[in-house]
Amino acid sequence: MEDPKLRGHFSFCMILAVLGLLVNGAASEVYTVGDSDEWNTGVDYGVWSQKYNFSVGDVLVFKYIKSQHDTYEVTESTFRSCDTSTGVLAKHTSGDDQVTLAEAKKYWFVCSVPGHCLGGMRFGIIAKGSNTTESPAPAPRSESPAPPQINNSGAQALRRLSTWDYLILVGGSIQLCLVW
Ligand SMILES: [Cu+2]
Repeated sequence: MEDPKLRGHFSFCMILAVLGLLVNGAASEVYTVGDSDEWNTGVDYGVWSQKYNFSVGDVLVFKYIKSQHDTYEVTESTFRSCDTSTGVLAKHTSGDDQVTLAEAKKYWFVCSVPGHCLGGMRFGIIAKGSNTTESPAPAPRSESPAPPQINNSGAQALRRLSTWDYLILVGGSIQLCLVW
């Protein structure tokens, strides 16, 4: 014998659980670099990088035809010079490179294929931790096109729910389910 009341109770708890998962999922974002343009020549990644506020735990996905481009995480000076003979922190060449922003710091990315970095395949971003503000380094103006500015403005209040919000929500859900 099925108790319809019990079944309703179960459904309610399932909905709460799914809601909880959605809220948790909102805490870290996955960004395709360049959005629909992906990682290619002829795209202004300075503009792209300023569209979003990046946080620790977010993932950048570099999509491109393998062997036509690559993704090098580099130092700031290598970002500026585009000389990848030094200052390379990590190399990704899969064509579907997933880079997790694991630390609260500035990240610099370039394509190492000759001419591509100077042609615009480079950008810098700041991965923000908990409420710390960093001042971005000014980009040099000598080269053309100008390297992208770091986006440092704007709040990300809406996008990011804190762990506490999540815990409170989950705790509340469990209590409701137990009491009901
Ligand atoms: Cu390239």
